[in-house]
Amino acid sequence: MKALVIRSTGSWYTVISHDNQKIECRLKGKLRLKGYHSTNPVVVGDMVTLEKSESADYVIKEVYDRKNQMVRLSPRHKHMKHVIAANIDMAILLVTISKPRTSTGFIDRYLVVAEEFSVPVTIVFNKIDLLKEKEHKKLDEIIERYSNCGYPCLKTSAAKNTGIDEVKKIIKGKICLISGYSGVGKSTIINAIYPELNIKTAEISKQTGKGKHTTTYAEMHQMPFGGYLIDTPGTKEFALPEIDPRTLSHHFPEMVPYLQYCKFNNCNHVNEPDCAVKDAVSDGQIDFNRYESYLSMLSELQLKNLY
Ligand SMILES: Nc1nc2c(ncn2[C@@H]2O[C@H](COP(=O)(O)OP(=O)(O)OP(=O)(O)O)[C@@H](O)[C@H]2O)c(=O)[nH]1
Ligand SMILES: [Zn+2]
Repeated sequence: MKALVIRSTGSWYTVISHDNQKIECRLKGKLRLKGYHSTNPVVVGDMVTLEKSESADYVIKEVYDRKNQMVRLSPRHKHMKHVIAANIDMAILLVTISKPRTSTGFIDRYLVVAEEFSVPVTIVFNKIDLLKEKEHKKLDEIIERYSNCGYPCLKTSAAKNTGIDEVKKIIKGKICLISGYSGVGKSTIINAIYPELNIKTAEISKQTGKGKHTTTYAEMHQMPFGGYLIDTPGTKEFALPEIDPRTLSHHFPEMVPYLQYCKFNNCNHVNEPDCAVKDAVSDGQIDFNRYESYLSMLSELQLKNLY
């Protein structure tokens, strides 16, 4: 029987079968070995085949090939991959200008990772109800920066239900991952999109003094208008996967049109003469903040490659 994985706690999986039944199951022993290079061989979004075990419970027998996946380095074992979710049509990066302030460096890293795994990203700026006039201006500048790079941007207030219809429109019928710092409102916006879900938000978990998420695994929610939203635990850092530093500029869509005009075809766009990317930065065609993010990720990847 074919099924879709919607929740994983590491040893137990919740799947939805083709006839819309929710089933709790485990992995067949042998399967566990296959994902040795990642901390989790079966993830939310995976299509799997189930079979009945001797004790009449269902077990996951086989995992279908993935269309794509979002990966970060394991929070506990830095050399291991942690796959966040598989078979994603798009991602929403939820960002707040304040409470908490999301750094643009983090946005840029996330976008590079998403480019690496071919996941289209829409940046959604939440908590706009909290912004003062000056911050609204800053937000508009940031939106202009990312729109110019080709990333769609939306503004929302999940608390005040502003901009939610626009979000619904873009996610309809898709499998959409929601990422962002802890506290930006991921659970709140999912509740605003689909109130009947009533998932717990930070306010509730604060009473226990514990984070809402006891694990580092994602959860997928079926939407009544078609599609799925994947809620993920908040991430503070987003480690870069193995990317060849020479290809990093291809992960910046706004740099791509210039690459062919650099004098050297192995140009790193740092100190080389006649670099079309640097010229575009000087002319203001490429945003300087984005270029700085590029430089910082480049040196990080170059350093990694030395070892
Ligand atoms: N003022 C305001 N507060 C919001 C908005 N969206 C969410 N919040 C509040 O922000 C806090 C964090 O929201 P959550 O939805 O729990 O955040 P999260 O991103 O799911 O956090 P983690 O589960 O830790 O990753 C809660 O107190 C929400 O009520 C908004 O648009 N405006
Ligand atoms: Zn160059």
